[in-house]
Amino acid sequence: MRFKISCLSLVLVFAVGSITGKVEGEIKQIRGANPKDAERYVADKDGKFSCFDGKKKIPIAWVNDDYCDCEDGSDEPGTSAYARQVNDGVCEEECCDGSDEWSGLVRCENRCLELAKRDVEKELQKQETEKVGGAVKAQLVDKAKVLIVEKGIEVEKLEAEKQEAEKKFEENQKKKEELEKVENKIIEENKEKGRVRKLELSKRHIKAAVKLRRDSNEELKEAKGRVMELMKIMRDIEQNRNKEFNDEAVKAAVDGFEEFLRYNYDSKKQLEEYENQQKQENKEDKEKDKDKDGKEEEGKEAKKESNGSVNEQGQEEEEAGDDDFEAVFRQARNTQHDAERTKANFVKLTEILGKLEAEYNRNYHDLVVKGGTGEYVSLIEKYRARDSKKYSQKHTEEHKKLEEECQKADEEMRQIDFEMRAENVAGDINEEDPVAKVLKELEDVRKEHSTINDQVKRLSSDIENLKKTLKAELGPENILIAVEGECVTTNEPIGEYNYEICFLGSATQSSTTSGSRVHLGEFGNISVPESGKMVLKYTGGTHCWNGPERSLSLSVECGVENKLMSVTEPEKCTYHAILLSPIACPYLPSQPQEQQPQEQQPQEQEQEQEQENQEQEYQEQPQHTELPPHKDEL
Ligand code: MAN
Repeated sequence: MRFKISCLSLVLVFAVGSITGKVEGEIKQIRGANPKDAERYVADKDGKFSCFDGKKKIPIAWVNDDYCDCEDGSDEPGTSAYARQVNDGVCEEECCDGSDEWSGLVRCENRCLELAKRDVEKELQKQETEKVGGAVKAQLVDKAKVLIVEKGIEVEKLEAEKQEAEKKFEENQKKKEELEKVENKIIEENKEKGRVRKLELSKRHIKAAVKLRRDSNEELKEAKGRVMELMKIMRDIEQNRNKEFNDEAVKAAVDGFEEFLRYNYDSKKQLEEYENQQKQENKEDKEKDKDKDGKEEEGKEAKKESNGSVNEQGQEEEEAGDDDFEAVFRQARNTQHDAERTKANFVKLTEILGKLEAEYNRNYHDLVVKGGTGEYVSLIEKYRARDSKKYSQKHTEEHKKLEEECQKADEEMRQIDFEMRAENVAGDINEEDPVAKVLKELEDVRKEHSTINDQVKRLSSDIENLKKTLKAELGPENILIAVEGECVTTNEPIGEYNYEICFLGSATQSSTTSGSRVHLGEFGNISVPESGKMVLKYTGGTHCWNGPERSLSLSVECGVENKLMSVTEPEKCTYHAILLSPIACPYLPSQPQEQQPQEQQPQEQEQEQEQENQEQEYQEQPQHTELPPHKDEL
């Protein structure tokens, strides 16, 4: 159905006058149509005009008949049928001849010439860009042609090198395995030698180690005994002192003792075990008292004590029978270490008891404190006497010698262990020795092995990369291969982010605040629809929280050089960028202007002529239209 919208004409920017259209052989003026569209207002063989959007055909006579027939308005370039803002006091740029304001409310200048000039300049600018960019593109296309061939040759060359390297690798592998068998034998023999040497050392020094261990055991036993005796005194004071006496020294000693037990779990355990044992014995003694007399018991007690020490001694002798120097020396050292710790505990207890003995208040006559400190003083005297007897100069020197002997033997054993390790076997062997020669050869073969291995890996990765490039979508004339690896970046941050997009590579977003980089995708494909712009798609970027994998589509328009114009994020994690680049310029295979730089090119001459014609046409137009054109006038 045809319809009419009653209003004045809003002429397109290009609608700067009348052009002629043909109706069945007649020349017809097409008012308001852009000169560049003249060809489109020619009737077809059926006398029909095709709407610009291609959706409909109408008789050519319906053009400019003040009725709207086409959805896109192309059938009414010179009438009011599609106009909207008329006589509103605003000169619409679209209606450059001012015919939208015919009521006289305002007087609109005829700006058609000015706008057309601007348009022509734009067009010329575009043509200039396409010319310069096209020349760059032509070079890129040449480069791409060369690269395609070169890369193909390179793949073949690298594949041949790889084959060669793999052959060498196999030969090397064989040799290495043979030599390793020999090496294993040498190592085994060497180990055996080492074992024999260690056995000899062990035999020679085992006595010293056993003696050292016995000394350490005795020292530990003595130290433990002394700690126990002092702990018993302190326990008695702790539990049985008269708590009504407010003696600061006693309180401090008890606090100190309790803290000592808190931090010395072993001593605390030892004391508690002793106390439990005591309780048990008291219970048994009471039961036995019922049927035996005291005398008999005393004898038993003595026997029990002596048996205890015999047993401990016996156990030690049994251990001393061990002929493994290393194990015995290790035990000796561990025991020595325990003895040192126990002696330190003894010193702590002497500090507590020594202070108590010096400072407790004698006026309170607390017999427990008095007895305990007295016992402490006599014990200390006893220990001193025993130490001066036992740790004579001679004994100390002997002990030192024992320690030195064991230490030296132990170091020798460590050295043998070191030499027994596979990687150190060669160091022990004379260079003239045939064994040394084998090991040296193996060392070289091993070095070669890792070099060839690296070479094969490098070649494989180079081949893979080249093949990947050659298999990628490279666009018309394989243009992308010419810019492979080149990247474009935003000059200034867009919001919080900077962007980098690489041809045949990846797209990234980096935050200016946190510095973190997010992968927006890897180049996947290029599409160049006939009418549309070149579009490069980057996909498979970092997954977006609660969203898709990030991806970017890069629209490329012709430009004399690469320039990233914008990056937007129309949907969460889906980015769109616009790039100006020579790669999207029209491809001009031959560049005659380069060959004849002095002469004006026919293309340029045509452009100038076209501009002149247009200017003339605009000047012929009326400067102002008072009334809208009537349907009959057309
Ligand atoms: C980051 C950026 C943004 C994106 C959000 C989605 O902040 O990659 O572009 O919109 O993550 O969470």
